[in-house]
Amino acid sequence: MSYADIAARFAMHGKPVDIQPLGNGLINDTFAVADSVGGRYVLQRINTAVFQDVDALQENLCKITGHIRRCLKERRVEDIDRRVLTPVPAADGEAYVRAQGEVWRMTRLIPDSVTYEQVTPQMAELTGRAFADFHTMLARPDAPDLKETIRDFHNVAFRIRQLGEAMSEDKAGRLAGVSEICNELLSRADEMTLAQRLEAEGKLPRRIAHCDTKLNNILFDADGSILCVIDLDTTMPGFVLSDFGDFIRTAASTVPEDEPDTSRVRVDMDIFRAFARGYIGSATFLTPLERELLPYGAQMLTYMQTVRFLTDYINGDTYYKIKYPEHNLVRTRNQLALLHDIDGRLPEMQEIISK
Ligand code: GN1
Ligand code: MG
Repeated sequence: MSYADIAARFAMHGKPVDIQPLGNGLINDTFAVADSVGGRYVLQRINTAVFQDVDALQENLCKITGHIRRCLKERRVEDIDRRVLTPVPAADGEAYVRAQGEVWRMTRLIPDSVTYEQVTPQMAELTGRAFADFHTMLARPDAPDLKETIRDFHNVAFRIRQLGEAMSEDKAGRLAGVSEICNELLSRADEMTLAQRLEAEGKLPRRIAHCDTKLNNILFDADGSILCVIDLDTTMPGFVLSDFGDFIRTAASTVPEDEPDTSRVRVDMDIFRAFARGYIGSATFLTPLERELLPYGAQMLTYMQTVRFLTDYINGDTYYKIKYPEHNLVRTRNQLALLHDIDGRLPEMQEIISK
């Protein structure tokens, strides 16, 4: 079955006439589809090894986008179709298409929208506001209940256990080469599972978090303003620290997460400052503790991503897409270097947050 055959099984207005790869996600495969009457769509092949419950995934997507749509209507926002994703059902009414053992789903493509891989302080501030607004809408009492699309997704303790399992199995015979990094990461396990402990003590609330707050999950308009937050697959109950931290990890780093030259990896404090200003200025729901822990969130997420890349490397690259054999190790070293830099800048970050 061709991509066009798959696309044709969705409720598009015309027939698919052009299909091109889109974006650079590490999990799903994404395509832009144009139809014969000028309609444009995003077609995605879901990685079902990662998202095992596709019904929950699509149910969450419909609930989240439906809720945001209602919020925007209340605010009398005019171009709502450009400010929230619109799922496109299959022609038979189902939320997705199953074909030859693969699962596909579609949303409308928002015309003239752009994503970026590199951020400016101005974009970071706007993005901070956009994620705060996203959190605010999903924290309303009438917000939908969402399922965990990946169980324990941002649970650091769980990620450390997975690393431990990978180490004891050493399936790919790679452990000997990385035992030093393993030891360093394991020695910080207590420090990095603080959020789970605070939650258990009733001190840290679980809210709805996006759990993949990369810059390229924000759609910008041609004039530089923000249209909407995309990639909602991991939006689920979690900590706002996760979302704050993941943006710093990805966007405030001076290089991409797979830059091999670790001497170039640093956190750009201008981006940190701008994002913090935008986020805290709009996230009026934050408790004092949540606010105080935002810099810790940057450490926690960078630590967790280091653990996840390393675990995948030890397991023989079964989770993340890789472009060359040592890709996951390069990512691990990069993230570890970023963590070290964040460690050193923690007091400065805390001072910025407290102002
Ligand atoms: C994955 O596919 P992408 O780039 O949207 C991953 C994130 C990681 C990220 C690493 C479901 O996101 O958690 O932070 O790669 N998504 C999943 O860059 O595991
Ligand atoms: Mg993504």
